[in-house]
Amino acid sequence: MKRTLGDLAILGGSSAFSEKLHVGRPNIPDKRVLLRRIEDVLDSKWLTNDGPYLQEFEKRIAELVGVRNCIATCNGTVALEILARAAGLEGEVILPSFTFIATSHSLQWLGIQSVFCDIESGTHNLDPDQVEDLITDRTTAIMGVHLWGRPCNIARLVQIAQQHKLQIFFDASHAFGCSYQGQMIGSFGNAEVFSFHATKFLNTFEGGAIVTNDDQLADQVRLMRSFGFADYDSVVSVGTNGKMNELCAAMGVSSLDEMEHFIAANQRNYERYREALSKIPGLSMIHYDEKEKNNFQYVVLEIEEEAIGLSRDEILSILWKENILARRYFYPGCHKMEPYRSLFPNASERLPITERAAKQVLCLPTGTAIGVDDVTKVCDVLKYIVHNADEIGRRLHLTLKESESSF
Ligand code: T4K
Repeated sequence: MKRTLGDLAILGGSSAFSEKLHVGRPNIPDKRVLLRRIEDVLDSKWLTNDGPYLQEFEKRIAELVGVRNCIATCNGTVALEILARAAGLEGEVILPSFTFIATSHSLQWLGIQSVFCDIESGTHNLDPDQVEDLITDRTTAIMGVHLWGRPCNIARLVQIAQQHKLQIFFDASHAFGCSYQGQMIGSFGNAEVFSFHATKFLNTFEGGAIVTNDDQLADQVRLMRSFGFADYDSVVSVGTNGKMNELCAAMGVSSLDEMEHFIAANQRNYERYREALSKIPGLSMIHYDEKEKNNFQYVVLEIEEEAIGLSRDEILSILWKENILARRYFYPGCHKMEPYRSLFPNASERLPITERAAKQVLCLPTGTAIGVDDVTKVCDVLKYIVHNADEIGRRLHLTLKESESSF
């Protein structure tokens, strides 16, 4: 059936989807297997504190990534905080502003100053040239973020860190299961951090992990994750409670069993989106390097307002009315959120690519909850919006004016 302007929900029609389509609907492993494991936990009466599921989860992650140490935590944010503390970070740390706020907050929480660096437009990852320019005698580390699961320019960043005698860490919250030059993410720098939050392609309800080949750092992280306890009565360090409990670890182990299936669903959706949206002027989709391992968990569009005639935010509003709950991660950039906005009011000046990405990025629904037919329908709606942008824009502005004048 041919769609007309009046069919758009924002112009009075009914929504393309009767139920909301989310970005980040959790991937759920086989419920019977998970419930059996939960029963195990309850029967064993070992609910947390280095239980058997936690040990299995950590062992499997370390093997998969190819590192000697994996320390699982209650979430990715606490993992970042513990890591920064265990590594003795202080002064300034260079990181991107175009990331989830937790990357920066985990440092600020410890009184470490975030120095926001711009990203490269093609990759949305740290621009190594600017990193070099931002190093001062207060800099203690570089914190790269493998945004959308696509690796930073690790070789260059590691070289810069070595040259300036800095530590280097990666927030790999998006990049579990991905590789860089054939080597698994998680094995680079001094240490890397994963998030296993419900919205990540592999989840433990809430959870995170620190992975590293530095045994001394790993020992310190392990101590700090559990109040600094070295033994029953012996506290040898300051610490916090960053432990992952057994229910989360059981979810993690069950999810690892099905990891390939989750990735396959993401890849199928990604390829369908790519095929359907590849030739639309003004819309470009970020690509994953086919030579590497990818988890394909984010489908990310960049919307060029000048080419389309509608802004990313106008398109977002139209999609939401259709029950397509696309997201504008990581708008507006950490530097425009508190406390950083007040602390660094001039940060925008050196972050033009960040600001452009924050205006253009739109993430679309994917994961095992989204079928190929859903993807096709989302693409049809998007194509209709782009092809009729001028007329939709006129009608939207008219509707807006009418509603303003009725007040
Ligand atoms: N570093 C980076 C680069 C990160 O991206 C993150 C987290 C971290 C560090 C910190 O890691 P954690 O401490 O979170 O482990 C999400 C997540 O809360 C957050 O983990 C994630 N990054 C960030 C990118 O996205 P939202 O704003 O998407 O959450 P929310 O509640 O809007 O959920 C998204 C959609 O998913 C909703 O429309 C509904 C659906 N949903 C959500 C949950 C939680 C469900 O269907 N079921 C659920 O249980 O933040």
